Amino acid sequence: MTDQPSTAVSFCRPAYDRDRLKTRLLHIGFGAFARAHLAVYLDATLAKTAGDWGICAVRLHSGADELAALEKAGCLYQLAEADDDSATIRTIGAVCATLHPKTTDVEAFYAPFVSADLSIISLTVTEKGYCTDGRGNLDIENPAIQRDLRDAAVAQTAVGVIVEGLRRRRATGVGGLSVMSCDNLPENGQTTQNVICAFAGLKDADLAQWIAHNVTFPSTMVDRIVPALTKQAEEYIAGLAGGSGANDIVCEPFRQWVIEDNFIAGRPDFDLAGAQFVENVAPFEDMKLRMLNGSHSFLAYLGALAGYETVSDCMKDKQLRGAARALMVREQIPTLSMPEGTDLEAYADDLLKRFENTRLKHKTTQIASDGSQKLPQRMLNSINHHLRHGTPWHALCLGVAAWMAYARGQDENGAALPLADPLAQRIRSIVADQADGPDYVRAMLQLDTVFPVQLANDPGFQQPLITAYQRLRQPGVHAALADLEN
Ligand code: CS2
Repeated sequence: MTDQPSTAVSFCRPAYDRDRLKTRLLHIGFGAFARAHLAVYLDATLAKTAGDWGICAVRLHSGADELAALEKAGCLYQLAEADDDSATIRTIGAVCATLHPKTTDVEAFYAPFVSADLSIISLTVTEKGYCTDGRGNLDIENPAIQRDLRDAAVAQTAVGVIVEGLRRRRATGVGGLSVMSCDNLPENGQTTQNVICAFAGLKDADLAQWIAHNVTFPSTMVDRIVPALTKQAEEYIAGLAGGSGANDIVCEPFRQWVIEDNFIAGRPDFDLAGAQFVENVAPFEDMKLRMLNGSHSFLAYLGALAGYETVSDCMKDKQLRGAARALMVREQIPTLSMPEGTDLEAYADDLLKRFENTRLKHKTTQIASDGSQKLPQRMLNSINHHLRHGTPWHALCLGVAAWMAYARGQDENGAALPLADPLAQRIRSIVADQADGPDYVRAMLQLDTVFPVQLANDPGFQQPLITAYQRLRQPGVHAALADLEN
């Protein structure tokens, strides 16, 4: 048992009739986040209503082994909702089937898509999974999209798979459904609609028309901190629960879900499990993307450069913690328009408390991944706001500079930093070609899927960024953070 004796542990198992579950919700990208978010909301809903809403858990690339293990375990797995004082071990029962293209043939793979039971296709495929051009539209130059356009039957992108599924569904006449994104993108419903409709339009104009009339794309704001499972976390669950399985996961106790109520073929009563159905998700998305994800990325780049391994390590550094708070309170809050009564400063302080959770072992390098996909909605949109209004954006500036410094691949002590990003190849060649300094910053600004041309060429953006970048490189992270305090 690796747990501290002071942890209060409770257990929770599904008491509803799992034999009634059918695939009514098919989830593409059933990784750590979906296991700890969507499936938990459905599990908690089923605990209140019973019913037949089950999830078919789908992975498209990696994950075949995890899904096989899930099947073997009767589609049950354990979730530890943990902080430094307590843990709840939940056995989640909402999954009723699994599907992976590697372990099934094409016809069997698409069978659930054409079933009348299916009402929702949901997805967590990360920002890059939508194959956009950085402006929310389909990137038709993307090699994976090109390949799927050529051979739809063996589509490999989520976009290609969903369009092929919808094509088959239309042919059987069972009616439409809803496609619900659960990824951290602004207007994720609209983006999903854009890429699906554009892809379908390139294949078959009639299909695109059918989708326009028979498929809805609700937007959602999802929130729960669910780090990739580490060896330590695995031992932690095993210690508390007396064993662990391939799909077990540790996450924080907090969860939030705001959903646009726009479902054409029915939906579970997720509100009974604490979700909020609203007409317009956009303000909640912006709040979460800029406050939580924005400060996460800020901490990830600056923290990793300073040699911190996890977000909770960053929180122990008073300067870094203070800078993350300043980023949220002084520079993100002024960009937001929230429904009356929302206390954004309290939200910022709650976030800092959530980041302190030492159980999560949330690696700075994990959050640092895919920066080219994350920066626009987490920092650049806010910078644009400040440039328009003539208001200060020093911390945001440092955050963007820190992304550029991180991309050079070494922390302040000379230790290697991993670069995982769809633009990694281009970034590596910029790093190789440009000496560290202003020319490097200018060359990075030419990544036009990240920086819109107008912003990149704005001297009011470029110059402060170069100055912040140089302070960050010399004397370093803490001196640059100290500048923010003045
Ligand atoms: C994180 C998110 O990895 C990241 O980029 O910022 O996964 C974050 O933990 C979640 O959005 C929290 O809801």
